[in-house]
Amino acid sequence: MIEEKIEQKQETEAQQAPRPKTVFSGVQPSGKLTLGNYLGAMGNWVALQEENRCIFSVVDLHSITVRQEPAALRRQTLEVLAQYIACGIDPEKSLLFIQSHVSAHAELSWVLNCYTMFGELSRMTQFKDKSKTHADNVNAGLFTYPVLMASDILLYQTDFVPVGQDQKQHVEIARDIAERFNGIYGNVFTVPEPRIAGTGARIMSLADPTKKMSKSDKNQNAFVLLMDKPEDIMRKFKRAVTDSGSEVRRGEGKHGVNNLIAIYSAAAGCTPEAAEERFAGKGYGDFKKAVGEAVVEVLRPVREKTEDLLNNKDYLEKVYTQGAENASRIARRTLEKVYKKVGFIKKPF
Ligand code: AQP
Repeated sequence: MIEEKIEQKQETEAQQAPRPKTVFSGVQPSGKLTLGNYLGAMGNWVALQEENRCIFSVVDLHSITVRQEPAALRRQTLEVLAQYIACGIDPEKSLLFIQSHVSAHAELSWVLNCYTMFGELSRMTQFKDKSKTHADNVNAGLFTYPVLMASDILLYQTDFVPVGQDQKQHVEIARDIAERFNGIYGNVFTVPEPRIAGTGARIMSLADPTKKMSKSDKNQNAFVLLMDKPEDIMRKFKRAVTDSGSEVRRGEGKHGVNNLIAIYSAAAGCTPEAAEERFAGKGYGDFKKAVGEAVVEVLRPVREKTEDLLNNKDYLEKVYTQGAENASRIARRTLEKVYKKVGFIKKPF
């Protein structure tokens, strides 16, 4: 049904005014998902489903840019799919699929590699950061990661890409690639725009709040996982780094407190100003306890629903099978158009 709607959009685009927007996003199954993934990405996708055509992928092809243990990758891929649904993404409303099931992603990626400059990829912050953290495996996939991400987005004629702040640069390069290709061949791709989350746009590590909270951090106290038990969440917030002051108020250089206020306001659904007012005159101890409690309450239903879904593998298989079929059909249309534009002979089968 979703696929039909999207196909209809492509065919009758010109007549539909105003047309619903297409939204695409994804998360790598490169580990267990964190509170950063939730507040910066998935948690914000749910509301988008009502008025847009949403397509969400578990982007497993991206995850092998860093070495993964095969059995763990399979487990994590299913877990991320289950977490999408547990967060409130409804497979009846949104298209959910696993990236490696739709071969058009890898195929378009090759073509777009030939329309992306070495210089522009060299400027990508994530490449520079990951080259340092994985110095023993600076592979070509790590370098061309943004091209695969551009392919993910452009295959579905995406209007908006809801992501955390860290991915903004990659959406911008997808725009540059689309504009370059359209400049040569005409209007092939919709030029996408990033949609950056509000207060949850950049959640920092609890152990070193100058660094992004990342699922691949070696320090277990740096992140909160969606599947963490309440007592673990409380312990991690209790240990969270603050600063030498005592006032619960944001300020220049107060990375730890700024981060905890951002987390609290996103989890409790209030503004950072309201959070500061609520904790006026209270110490860091009380505040950190309240942040932990707010996060426990937000994550509790997600964890419980994920556990249920992981006990129902047949259902998850049905969701990703249907998703792969629908996504493949849509993606193939864009890929065929691209192949024709660049001069490949039409496939005989
Ligand atoms: N700390 C964060 N704050 C806000 N948003 C975040 N996102 C990730 N971390 C934060 C958003 O989550 C989405 C999926 O990201 P991803 O897992 O595909 O890749 P990533 O950004 O590289 O996330 P990690 O956790 O840092 O993964 P690893 O450790 O494997 O590299 C994106 O929208 C991202 O913005």
